[in-house]
Parts: sequence; C-alpha cells; structure tokens
Amino acid sequence: MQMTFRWYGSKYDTVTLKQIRQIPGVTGVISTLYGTAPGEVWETADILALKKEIEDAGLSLAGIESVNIHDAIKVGTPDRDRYIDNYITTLERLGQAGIHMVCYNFMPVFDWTRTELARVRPDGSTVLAYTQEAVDALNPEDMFASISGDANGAILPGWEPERMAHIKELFEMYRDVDDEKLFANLKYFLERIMPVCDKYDINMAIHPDDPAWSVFGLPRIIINKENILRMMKMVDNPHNGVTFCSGSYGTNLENDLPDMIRSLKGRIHFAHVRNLKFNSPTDFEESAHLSSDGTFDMYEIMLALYDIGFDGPIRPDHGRMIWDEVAMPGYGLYDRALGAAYLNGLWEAIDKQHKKEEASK
Ligand code: DNO
Repeated sequence: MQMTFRWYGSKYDTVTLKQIRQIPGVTGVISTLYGTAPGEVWETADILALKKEIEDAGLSLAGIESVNIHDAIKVGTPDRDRYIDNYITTLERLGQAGIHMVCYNFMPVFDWTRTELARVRPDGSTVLAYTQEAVDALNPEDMFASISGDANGAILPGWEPERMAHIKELFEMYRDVDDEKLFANLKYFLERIMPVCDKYDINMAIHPDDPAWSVFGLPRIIINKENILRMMKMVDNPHNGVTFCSGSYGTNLENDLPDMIRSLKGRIHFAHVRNLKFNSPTDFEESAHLSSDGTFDMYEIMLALYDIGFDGPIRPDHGRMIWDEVAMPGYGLYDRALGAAYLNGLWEAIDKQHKKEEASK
C-alpha cells in the first residue's frame, strides 16, 4: 500500500504540501481539480500543473478523488452521452498524464451526508456526526443551510452552492429513478468508459454511499456486500473496482467490514480507513482513528487489507478538529496526520508479524 493524504489544492486547502511531506510515511497525495463542475472536461494543462506542483513538493499524485459524475449520467437523461464523452476525454487526459486511479461516486443529488459538522466530544475536539432523527426532521434545503453555515467557510465536496441552488429540480430529476434504474445507469456508464480505462490502465474506484442507506427518499445502491458484488459482476473488468471506505460502509452496523474487504480481493483500488463511534445504530460520530476511541476494530480492517495483498493508495479519512485548528470539517492536518501514523503503525506490525511467521515455517 501507499500511504497518502487528501489535498484540495493550494487555492482551497488550509493544509500545505510541505506539511503533508513532513508526515512520516506519507508519500502521495490524492487530489482533484476542485474548481471544476461535474460534466466539464478537464484541461490537460491544469492536470499537468497539479501533478507538477505535487511532485515539486517531493510527493506523488497517487490518484484523483474525485472526477464527479454529472446528474444526467446518474438519471440517464437523453443527453447523458455528451457528459460521458466529456468524462472519457478527462480520463484520457489523466491517463496520458500517468494517473491510474480515479475515485468517483454514484450518489444521487448529495455526496456524503452528515447532520452536524462540529459535535463537541468530551475531550473538547469537534467531529462530524450523523443522527437519523435530524434527517427525518429536516428537508434537504434546511439541511444544506445548516451544513454550509458550519463549514468554516469551506465548500464541502458534493454540497456545492451552485448545485444546491437547484436542489428542488435535482430532486425532481430523480423522481422516477429507483435502485434498479440507478444500477442500469451505472452499468451503461461503466461499459462506455471501460475501453479508455483498459487503454490507459485506469482503475476506477467507486466510493460507497454515505450513510449506506437512502436519505430523503433518494435511491442509494453502493451500500453493502451484495450490491458491490453485483456491481463488480455486471461489468466484470478489473478496472471496475471500489474505494473501500470503512467509515461509509461502516455506517451500517450490519456490514462486516473485514469480510467485505476479503470478498473484494483484486478489486479494491483505493482505501479510506477511519473509525466511527456509535451512540445508537442511527447516531454516530467520527471518532479518532484509534480502535479504542470508536466502534471498529481497526487492526482487523488493516489485517484484511494486508491479507488480500492490497497495494493501492490508502488514506486516513475525516479527522477530528483538535488543537484549535480551523479547517474544512474532517479535513484538517493534525488529526489526519495522527491517523496516518497510526495506520502505518498497524501495517508495520502486521507486516513484521507475517514475515516472522513465514520465516519460522
Ligand atoms: C467525503 C469523501 C467523499 C468522496 C466522494 C467520492 O469526505 O470521502 O466526498 O470523496 O464520495 O466521489
């Protein structure tokens, strides 16, 4: 595996590449052209400039998170092919620039959804949190207003104000889209992009829906083992793979994370590893990465990744806000750096133990 760190670009991020370079064991950056809208073709010059900036800082551009999918593709409207053509051009240009991993999601309307961006924990840190009761009590517009007011001035991925201004129309577009239709539209999209992925060896890594169930009545399909295996089979190409995000699949306590990882051998192209602390099955907060601070056994998650021979980029995920940092919720420097160091420590221990056992056989 390659330990990486998500970075939104010097125009948008409070964290600098120099700081990332100083986190022990972090060698790569996961980035994007954050200013581009879903559906736009990415300019080669912008891709190369991003890559150069990262390489000049002594890091590698280990993949893109995300090249977002236009709603026309998810809904399957008659103009979807135009947007797929644009997507293919972007992939071609990324491939030509030597980038081989692209993370995306197929969530209708919103990307990930949280109901609080700064829940205070007993140690005074603040964290992202979700409680189903709050979602049930709100409509999507109110939710957007409450979330954007708490974002420390940052634009949250998937909650771009331009898109949210059309939230009613977006909901209207998805009125006739159910799970089956969404699966069919995903299949159509994947079948069209696989040739370019084969040509440039680009691993597509779909991000799970977060939380892993329907919110506001919208269909959500990338939520559990059964559905992702269905997705792998429906377009059975090794470039059709997943981002294994423990914090997203983990929102549903019925998802057995290590078992899911083992069932996806060869198809996990990117890993987001973080913990969650559940207060009830529908109320959780994003605790520190450490197992004992949350509900998941992080050792078992890392062991499963090790056992399947995972060799792609991995990153710590949302961090707490600690030490008075002011940053995009979930994406400050300090707690994610602690997360990276912890995950590297688990990996080193697992690797050494494994090698010792092999040597004594
Ligand atoms: C949340 C992230 C997601 C993810 C997208 C991928 O912090 O993990 O926004 O980047 O769903 O397209």
